[in-house]
Amino acid sequence: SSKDITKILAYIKKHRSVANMSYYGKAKGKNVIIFHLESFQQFLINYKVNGKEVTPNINKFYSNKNTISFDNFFNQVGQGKTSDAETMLENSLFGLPSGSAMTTYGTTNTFEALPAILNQRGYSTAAFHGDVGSFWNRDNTYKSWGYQYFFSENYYKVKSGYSVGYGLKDKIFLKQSVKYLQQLPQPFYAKLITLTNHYPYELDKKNQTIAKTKTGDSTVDGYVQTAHYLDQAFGEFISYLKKSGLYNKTMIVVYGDHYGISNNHKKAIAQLLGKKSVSSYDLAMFQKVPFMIHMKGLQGGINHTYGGEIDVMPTLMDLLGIKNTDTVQLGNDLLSTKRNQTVVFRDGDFVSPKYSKIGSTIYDNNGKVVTNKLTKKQKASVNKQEARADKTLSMSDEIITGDLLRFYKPSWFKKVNKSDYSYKVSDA
Ligand code: GP9
Ligand code: MN
Repeated sequence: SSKDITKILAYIKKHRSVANMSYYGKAKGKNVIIFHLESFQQFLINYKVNGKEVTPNINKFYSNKNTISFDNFFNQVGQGKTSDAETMLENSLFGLPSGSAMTTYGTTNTFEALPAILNQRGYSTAAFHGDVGSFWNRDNTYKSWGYQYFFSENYYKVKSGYSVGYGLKDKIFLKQSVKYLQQLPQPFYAKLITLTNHYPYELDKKNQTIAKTKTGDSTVDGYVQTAHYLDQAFGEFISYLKKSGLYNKTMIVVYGDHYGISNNHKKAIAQLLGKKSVSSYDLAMFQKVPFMIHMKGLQGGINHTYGGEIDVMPTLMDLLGIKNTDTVQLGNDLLSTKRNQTVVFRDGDFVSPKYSKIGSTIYDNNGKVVTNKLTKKQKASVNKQEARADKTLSMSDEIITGDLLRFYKPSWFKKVNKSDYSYKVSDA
């Protein structure tokens, strides 16, 4: 009911972090590109196979002087995988405990998503993806989120050899996306979702240009090859942006959606990381994914704050100079100097700079088990983090399953009208 959202709003208000004024509004009026790196984990950054960098282009972008790169940024997805990542990034709400929020609620629920907010401020908004539009119910959900355009597989020229796995190969997808991107009235907000670096990491011979790893685990060893291909596609895309002049007028946000190598492959993971074995703590750290923000003139560097996908929307809104002091968001601005750094996973576990809880075990930041070694005070603070994790997840579930946003919107936000949007090719 509307009472429930009032309570949630009060909680959010109390815990909201204050924007960092040295970044606030720095990207005002700039184009925004969200570049989704499929199944891309942080460990790939600067990773080498036989002395060769797996992702040289992304590495260069990572350490560019105008890129803010986060090295303690975690994926927080559940069963909804990519769709959970999208839900968090553009709504600052979690996916569901099981299933996918986009599939179950994307068509019917009220949302106050980032594309809608920007569309109402004069941005054109578009999503690009080389799979069928109905996957994860994107073709309906994106309307609820305020996407004017959704360029899915139908918009692309497809012929034999163009696709692998779920859809178009990244290089072909990105090359063909440019012509649509260039037609978008500026400023635009565009999201490009790549695909080739997806389990089972298949790739045609011609594009296998780096050696596989040699863990002996056949589901793992192809991962660096498709990651390398994705990196080349990323490099090509950055060149298109430079050539078109868009590069200097755009805030480019790059992120990995979730793990590529699941926890079922402990032995292979240990080998990839050069360890004898991996603990539950190591596996939690293995959930790090890249998050980078690049813009001409931006003071870049490696930022060590602990955060995750839930924090992206508030971060971007502050950079874009959009008031978000009265929005329903469960994350907080990663650039804020005073922020809670408890990163909540969908199963209620959490990691943070001092202590992490995985299952019923507490670890310190060296990965040592300290469950029974905490002082009273330390124990109390861990309990507080635990309560915060549970509260955040239950509020998110309440909002989504109760469709609570229909009872509340900031005064400056106009309710989205889904029938404003159509994604049929014939309407293009
Ligand atoms: C499908 C793609 C993959 O279109 O986004 O989704 P995932 O399996 O990673 O959730
Ligand atoms: Mn995915």
